[in-house]
Amino acid sequence: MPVALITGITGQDGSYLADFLLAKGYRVVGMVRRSSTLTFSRLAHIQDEIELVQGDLHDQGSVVSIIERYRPDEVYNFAAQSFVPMSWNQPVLTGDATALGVARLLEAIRLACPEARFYQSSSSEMFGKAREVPQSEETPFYPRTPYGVAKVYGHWITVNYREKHDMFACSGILYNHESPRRGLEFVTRKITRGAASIKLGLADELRLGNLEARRDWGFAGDYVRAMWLMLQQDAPNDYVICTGQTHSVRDFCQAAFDYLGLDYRDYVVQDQRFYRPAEVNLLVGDPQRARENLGWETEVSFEELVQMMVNNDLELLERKTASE
Ligand code: F7E
Repeated sequence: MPVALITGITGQDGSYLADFLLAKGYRVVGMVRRSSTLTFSRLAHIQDEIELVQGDLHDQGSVVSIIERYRPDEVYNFAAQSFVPMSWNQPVLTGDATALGVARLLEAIRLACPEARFYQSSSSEMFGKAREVPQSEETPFYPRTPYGVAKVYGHWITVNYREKHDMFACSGILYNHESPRRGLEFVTRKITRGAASIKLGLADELRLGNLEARRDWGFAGDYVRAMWLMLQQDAPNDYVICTGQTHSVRDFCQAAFDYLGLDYRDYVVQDQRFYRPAEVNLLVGDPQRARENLGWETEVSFEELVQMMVNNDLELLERKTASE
């Protein structure tokens, strides 16, 4: 039975990847930080099938002993401070976790189990003020936030360990990927939760920032498949993972409210509080390498994604109000 170690397993991608690897017959080990608040809701349905072990990317020793103990075949790194605006409030913490955390994990693998295959979650935020449209693996980076800067470090340290230490290390440059398990602070989930609340009479407006920002939004379940495929190849490489299509925040609002038979213009209020100091206006990727080398394609369309998320929020809110 192959062993996979997932850092950040309590997040959206960690939980989808755990589902995917369990179905493939892996032994799944998740590294979790001790926390005073419980954040295991995304893993409730598989809690008896996975193993959770306490460790922290801020603590090198804890990571080395986990790698020594489990000797994983594959390591997937999702641990990060991943909310972009927060990286302006806590740039040092973001750099410590999102940048140096990758180096600590790579060092632990090099020392304790160098044959393990490694996946790093890199981000389209590395392209920031994009040098070209669409972006590919060859597009130069121009990050515009402390988060993007930290991800650039994580990407390059992964490439350097591959080239210097001959490790099987891949960097997946992922564009925005969403799902019913997306955190409520990200714009897609904020919209689907807001629209469902309005539909059920639980709210009467939805306050958002810049409606003209455009993103390339895909389904997280499709994207974890690409990560696994990267680690099954003969040679490690870097891959842009995206749909190749963009929509604005406004388009997302329209699709979500339309689906509920509502006009978003009656409810969405633009609020300066949610604008960003340095906005990344247009990110759209070119997934050609992933298509050709990995045979990877998305299965869920933009409309299906929006509807899946709206349905889930309606159901959650209905259940919550019924139990109150
Ligand atoms: O913002 C605009 C906002 O927070 C998307 C992370 O997974 O993807 C994600 O980063 C856009 C931005 O995601 C609101 O200005 C408008 O232009 O959902 P988001 P993100 O910053 O693109 C990348 C690839 C990652 O790597 C990150 O970890 O939506 N926007 N109004 C808003 N955004 C938020 N959050 N809230 C608003 O009210």
